[in-house]
Amino acid sequence: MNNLKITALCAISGLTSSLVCAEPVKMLSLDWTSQQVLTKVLGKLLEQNNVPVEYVYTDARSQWYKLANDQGDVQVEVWEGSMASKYQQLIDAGNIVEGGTHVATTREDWWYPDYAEEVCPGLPDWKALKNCHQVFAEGRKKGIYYTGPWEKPDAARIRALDLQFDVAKLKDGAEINQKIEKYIAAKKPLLIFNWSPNWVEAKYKGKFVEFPAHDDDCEKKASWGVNPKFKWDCGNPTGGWLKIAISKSLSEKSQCAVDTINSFSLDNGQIAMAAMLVDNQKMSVEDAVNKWLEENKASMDKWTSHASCG
Ligand code: TMO
Repeated sequence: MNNLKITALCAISGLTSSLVCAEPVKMLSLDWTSQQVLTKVLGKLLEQNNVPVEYVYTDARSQWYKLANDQGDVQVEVWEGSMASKYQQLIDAGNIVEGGTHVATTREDWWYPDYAEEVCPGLPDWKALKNCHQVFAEGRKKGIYYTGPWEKPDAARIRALDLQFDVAKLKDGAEINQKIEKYIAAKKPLLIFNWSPNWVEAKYKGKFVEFPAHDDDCEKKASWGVNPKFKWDCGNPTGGWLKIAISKSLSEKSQCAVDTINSFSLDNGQIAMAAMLVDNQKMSVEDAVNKWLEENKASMDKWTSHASCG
């Protein structure tokens, strides 16, 4: 019986005559730093249990296709504010599987450094933006809201709330970070996509804009909210979830991997630390992974000791 199982999972390599077993678990590495660090942390935990891993570098948009089509097995940070609808679609269709929910609560939304309140009084209430888009216009007619490559219907929200803003899309988390550093150093007003847990809150004073509170119906029914003609007249969730997505085939590849992932539930401090080490302390991702693991030694057993990992 055991032998049968081994022939199914392993093959003799013609070149080296060695036994080649188990396909690697494909870890998706995306475009913001806490995700990149924690992907490699989890990869190291799996390797400690002799589960082979491979890193697949991709963007947030492509993660769904990869997870659903055997090109990716794990995405360690699925954020409610920017990813809930695609995630839920694929879960409902049975194309991906939930790998667990982190303890952390999250928020992703329009954010500004504190001093913007001096030139746009009334913030963080979103209605203040109706009267001061020029402050964020940088010489143009409309205000500029900077965002990242994570899908949000900002144009729809701007229309539904009747704001005079254009959306400028930046390439990744690194470009967002540069923008924040540069504008704050020059004390320039800035409205930009930000998230929590992240490194920014530890380094700079700032706030999220308070849009009308999020409601599922806001995304589905035009009649809901301050504008009866349009959907999206609300903000993102404020106590959002953070989940791990896994592929359907991962449990066949490695139950040990599934159990490790299920036990890898992180809190806000642990997510923020992953971002801080790279974005604030300017470590390489590799160094940050080692430092993070050292700081979280106490949880190592919980993450790596599973019957299936024998
Ligand atoms: C997906 N993100 C944490 C960058 O908002």
